[in-house]
Amino acid sequence: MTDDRNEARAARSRELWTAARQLLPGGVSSPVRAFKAVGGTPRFIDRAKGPYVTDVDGIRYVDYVAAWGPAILGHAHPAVVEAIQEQAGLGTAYGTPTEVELALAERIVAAFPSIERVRFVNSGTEATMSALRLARAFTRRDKIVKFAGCYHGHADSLLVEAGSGVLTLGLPGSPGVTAGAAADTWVLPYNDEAAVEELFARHGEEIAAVIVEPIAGNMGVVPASRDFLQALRRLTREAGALLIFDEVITGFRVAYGGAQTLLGIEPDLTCLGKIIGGGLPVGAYGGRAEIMELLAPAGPVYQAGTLSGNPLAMRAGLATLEVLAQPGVYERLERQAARLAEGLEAEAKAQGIPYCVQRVGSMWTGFFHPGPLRNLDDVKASDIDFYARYFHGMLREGVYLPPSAFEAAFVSLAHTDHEIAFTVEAHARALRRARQAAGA
Ligand code: HOZ
Repeated sequence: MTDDRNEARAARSRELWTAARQLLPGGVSSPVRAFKAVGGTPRFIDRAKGPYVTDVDGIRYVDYVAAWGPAILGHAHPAVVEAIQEQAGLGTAYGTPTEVELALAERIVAAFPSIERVRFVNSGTEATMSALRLARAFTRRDKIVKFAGCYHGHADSLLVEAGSGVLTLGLPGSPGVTAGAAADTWVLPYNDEAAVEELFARHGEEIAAVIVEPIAGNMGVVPASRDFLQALRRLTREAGALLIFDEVITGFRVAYGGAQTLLGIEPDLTCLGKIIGGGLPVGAYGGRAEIMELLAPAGPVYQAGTLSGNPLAMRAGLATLEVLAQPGVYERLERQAARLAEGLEAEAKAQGIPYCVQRVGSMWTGFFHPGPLRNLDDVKASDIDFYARYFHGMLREGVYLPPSAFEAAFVSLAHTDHEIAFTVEAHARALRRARQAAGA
């Protein structure tokens, strides 16, 4: 599965990987980095600039992981670096309200018509778990509905048929999650309106919230159909349940105002993360004032955090959104990503390899399967062994893709025509090598 030449070049990464496994569980601070699904040695990155990351062996890669989403401007964008440096000199956290958190909140409220109030937290997981608590308090109901293959972070009630690392590692759920926590979560197939209709017909009055990625990114990119999202909006409204959009990946990624603006569907609550922190740890959730004002200290629903809204992350996020608000940014992301997707698909077709790129704006996944893929079962039917060989072929060529067939990849503003052409050429060679290794 791995490539010997590649492994030989990664001498320092291999040394560090041996040490890491003695210090960190599985050698990592988050499972999806560990190359478990593709084999071989994770690359230890020590520098990144623009569309490139460089590892400790000095090998440079065109990067499509983008820190799993935040690096939409490319790495170490001068405006973000300057903001962080300036703020670092003024102190990184005060545990007080700050003016900069208001500035970021104002930008978010202006970008998302469904958000009147926003609460900053430190990760997407905190955002989703807190939004669910709030939804339960608001509706005075317990049950939540999620969709197989969506992720929503690692809070107990959401680690049921989850995507991302849970899917990559083939875990049915997680030990340590109580039967009670799992029992309050109903899981349905993504993009299946009939299943949702049926559940609401029988149990609508018990449901506090439906949480969904409006464009799934955690099983690879799988867009929801408009009909599906409209059905969720209608059914939740009729039943007095809340609709929560997990826009941790899609927020400020597929459009400035996220998937909800692109699709014209307003949820009750929205969860954000990644891009709004400009590469520093951040999450946020927001929605209508009547719901959000239930949060302490305005209301009784408790949720807190020492570093929540810290000025360092707020400044980095604000600098990022200021760049994203400039004219032509999303058009450029669309153009570059479309060029990439067309190139990748054309080459696979020329080589007779079943392959499709699923993409919305600059988030994309290349699946080794004919498209379209609409749900977790479709995604699981893609050829993950081929992906692993191909992944290592791309690594050898100098292209860093997600080390899992079930994750989104990202084009940044820093990806020029040069990197796109380089990637398509690398792809052609990596496909050939993967086919040869498969004996095709
Ligand atoms: N949502 C990201 C992966 N789909 C998170 C990255 C991580 O889990 O480390």
